[in-house]
Amino acid sequence: MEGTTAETTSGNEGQDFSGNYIENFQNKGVEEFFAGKYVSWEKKGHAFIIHGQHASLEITIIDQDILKFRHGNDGYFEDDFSYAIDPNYEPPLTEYKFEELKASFVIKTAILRCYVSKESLSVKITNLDGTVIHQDEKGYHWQEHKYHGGTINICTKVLHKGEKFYGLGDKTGKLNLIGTKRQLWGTDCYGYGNDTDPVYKNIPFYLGQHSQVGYGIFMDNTFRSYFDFGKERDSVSSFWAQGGEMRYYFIYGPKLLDVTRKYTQLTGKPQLPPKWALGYHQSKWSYYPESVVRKLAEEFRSRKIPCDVIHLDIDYMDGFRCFTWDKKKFPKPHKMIADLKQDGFKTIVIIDPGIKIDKGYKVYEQGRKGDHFCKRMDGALLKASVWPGPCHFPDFTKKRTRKWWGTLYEGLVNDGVDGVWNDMNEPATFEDGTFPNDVRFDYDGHPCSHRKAHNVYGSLMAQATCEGQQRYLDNKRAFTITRSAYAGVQRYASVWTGDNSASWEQLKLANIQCQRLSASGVSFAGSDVGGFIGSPNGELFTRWIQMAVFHPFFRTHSSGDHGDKEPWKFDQQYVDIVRTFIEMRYRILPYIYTVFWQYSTTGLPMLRSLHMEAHIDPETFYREEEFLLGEHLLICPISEEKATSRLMYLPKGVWYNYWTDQLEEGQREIKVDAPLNQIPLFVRAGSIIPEQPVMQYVGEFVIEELTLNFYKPYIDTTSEIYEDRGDGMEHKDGQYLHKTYVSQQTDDLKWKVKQSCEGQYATEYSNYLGKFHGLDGMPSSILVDGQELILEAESVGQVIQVKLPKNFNEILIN
Ligand code: MIG
Repeated sequence: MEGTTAETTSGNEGQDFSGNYIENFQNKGVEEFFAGKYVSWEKKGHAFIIHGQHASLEITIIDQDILKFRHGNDGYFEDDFSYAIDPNYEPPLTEYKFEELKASFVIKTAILRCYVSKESLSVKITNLDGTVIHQDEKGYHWQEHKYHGGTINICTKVLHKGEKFYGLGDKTGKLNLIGTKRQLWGTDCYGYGNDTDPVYKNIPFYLGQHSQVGYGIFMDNTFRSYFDFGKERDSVSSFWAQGGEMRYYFIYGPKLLDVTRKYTQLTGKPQLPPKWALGYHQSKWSYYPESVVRKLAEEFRSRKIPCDVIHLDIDYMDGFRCFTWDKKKFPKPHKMIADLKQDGFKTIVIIDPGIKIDKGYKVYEQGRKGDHFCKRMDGALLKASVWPGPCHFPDFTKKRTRKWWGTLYEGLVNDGVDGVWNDMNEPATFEDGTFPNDVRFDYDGHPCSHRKAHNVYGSLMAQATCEGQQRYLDNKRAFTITRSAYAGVQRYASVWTGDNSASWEQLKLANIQCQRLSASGVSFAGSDVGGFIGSPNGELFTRWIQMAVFHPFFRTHSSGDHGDKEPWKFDQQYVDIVRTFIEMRYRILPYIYTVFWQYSTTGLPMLRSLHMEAHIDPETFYREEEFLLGEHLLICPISEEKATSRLMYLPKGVWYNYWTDQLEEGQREIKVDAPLNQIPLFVRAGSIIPEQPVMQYVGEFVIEELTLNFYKPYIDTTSEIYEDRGDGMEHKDGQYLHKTYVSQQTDDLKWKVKQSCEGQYATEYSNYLGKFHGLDGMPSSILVDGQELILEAESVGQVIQVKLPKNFNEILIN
């Protein structure tokens, strides 16, 4: 075979098969092999296969703006099996053309042109304007590693001037990944910092933007993988994995927001969670015994700090045996959970993958009998230690084993447990960090080693957990949290960012990680509020709570070794502010629930970094703190000690300061007041933000009136509200309400709001309280479907309030 030898530089030639990894590939003196010249082509379904002398390239047209690439060395393609792609994803029927040009082939869709050179099979993708979006540099090539025992397949791409890179899951460091190399190999990284890499999750999807166009690359490969964004060579971005064929998807935006949306459709949208899961969660390692848990619940209620969920960490178990209770600490779990439920608390318990090797322990015995545990290459059972001591570990890549794992939840669900928290599923072990590489997996009928299964282990555990709960929950909705994950995890679980620490730097990092996860299809994410390790002072805790109110998963958690982190453990001035902000979470819950519904139906991310919102405004490219929750709320956390104001950037548009109703023109940086009891928060002009009364937990009482905050528009602005029972499955049979509002300024400068409604759910409230923001005093008329309501309106501060019928079609304000 013909090969090209790259320049030799000193370097790492690679190491053994047993797990040590090969870090650097580009220009490291390793021989590189290329596809060679074009030989022939064929069509298969919606794919074109172009055969080169030494490798073949298969390009599948998934959609007008999504192309899938596979490279098969020596014309050999592996079984095209994926855990990431949503089995329910149906590629839309698209029109395309395949043409032969002089020096290349071109695939044309309504949006893209993809050229494949006959000389080298290298690829170039443009849009219809001819803007090159994505182009091979050296192009696809591979290396054979004699020590490693395998082939490493690599893509190198031209890095455009000023190109920016985002996404890639829960990575640390700056939001823009430019100039860094990242590794995906899920790792239990206790106390991680800004430079730690890899971390817990493995989401091989990134977004790139240059020349005002955005695109995404999803390398669907579960081996240890690498992404280099101009670190080794500043004119090149590249990605490769330690095994598996090169398979990746190219997704065109041009808006980054749409790249994430399309990626999420491909890898799956989540189900709606139970509404309470969007409330406030309190956790600690660990709350026990029962009396402590009961006391905790009482404290929340007597101090009137809203809370929906209490988490039980590993100490609730009997000697860390999964699916058991320590009956000394929790003599009557069923009764305790039922009593908590009476008081509005849901209980979540942790479950780890390690099953204690212990004769007579039911789960161990079943696992042995059912052949569910992972084995070493030569047939012995894998043994490794975690909390319970020496353990075996289920092979979650085996369908039968996932099913068995699901059945184990029957007991917990019958005990009343409402949700499950999966930890240690990188998988983590005490001896070597993770499993040895020779461990075998079923991989749903594609037997493989740990090298291939590692990065997907956590996701499959979460899937088994979620499906198991659902089986026993009847008509209720399952809720799962996982620490490790592969692409597509959002179909089954929410995530948290693991063992962070109590510092201002980490508050910032938590915000970046949550935005990044959102961009990577995983919106249902949160951090351990206040930091898992260490003790935040009252100010840091307060600022973290203020930020986390706007993150989709909202949980305080703490290692327990470093002081207490219940809201009332801080000085009274902080307790009062923290309470107000947790209350705020509950007030805006109808908005957050709607944003979740939008995510779950369209794939649009819940958190949107500023550069996603305003992707062509260069001012937003390096901003990493400001973010939007949904389309209409803009937040900028306070991440500096003793700050009482901060600078932030308002993207294009007109914005209302939430606290003062002051109007601000966007596309400029402003200084915002931020005394300890305020977080910079802006509302998009024209939006309609629903608010419910403060409650101590979701469903505490019947809501009689829903507040609608109308912010005066400058351009036509659409808002939505989605409602259903908040749990159960009836929404799938039409028991929901989806309201759409269009707010506009009419030609004669009146303000008109139209409401339309779809669905059959009967809301509990009987009317709205309309609050009109941005009016200059009392208007002369408020006509609701022709009826004049001005006499009933009152002004409260600068806001004009009036009761509105819930079924109005049109409001006209003059
Ligand atoms: O080895 O279950 O990230 O949230 O409290 C530590 C105990 C295991 C790590 C998790 C953390 C949890 C802790 N776990």
